[in-house]
Amino acid sequence: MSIDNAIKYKFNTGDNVLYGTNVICTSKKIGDLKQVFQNEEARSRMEQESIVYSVSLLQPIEAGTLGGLFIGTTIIEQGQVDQEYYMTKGHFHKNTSSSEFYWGTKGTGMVLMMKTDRTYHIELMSPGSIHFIPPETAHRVINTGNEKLIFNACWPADAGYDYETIYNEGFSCRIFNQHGIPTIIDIEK
Ligand code: PAN
Ligand code: ZN
Repeated sequence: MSIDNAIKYKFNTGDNVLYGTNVICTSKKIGDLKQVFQNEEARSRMEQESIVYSVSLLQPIEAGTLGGLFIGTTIIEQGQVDQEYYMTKGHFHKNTSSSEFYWGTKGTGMVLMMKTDRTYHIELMSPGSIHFIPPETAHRVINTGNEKLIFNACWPADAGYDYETIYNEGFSCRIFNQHGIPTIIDIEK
């Protein structure tokens, strides 16, 4: 019997961001988010190097492994493209039977979940809130608060990503800041 004293991975006390050996950090800048926001012209005029969100990802097992799990922290900066709040690109999982957990740790926002028939529902995210994303459901998080939004996610290692469907068809609603109030606007396909 042996005890492994070293903590391999942990959530940073304070900001709750995942860190440790093999944690991969990536970020999405304004310049990476073409066609994501409604006002593409406004996005193209913004500082292209400006970070919209960052992900710290731990893949303790090879992608595609049946029964494996991944975990990651996402930090969405506070900001807007025109009146639309900063948000993640959003995706379906390639393996459509995969589900996922999101849980909020800092800031406030919305989790948008959309079925393949384009019906959607929204859950409010705040520190401690837990969100179950069922199979066959596209998911995106929108930072509607007045600070960074930080949340964690845990999902199957064989889930994969389908970004293409959302890139081509978008979600069926968008969230705008209208006079300081987060407002949900339905979008025709
Ligand atoms: C999350 C997301 C993360 C970034 O880890 O990948 O929040 O959002 P996009 O992937 O939509 O850019 C997750 O849902 N993993 O499955
Ligand atoms: Zn996902």
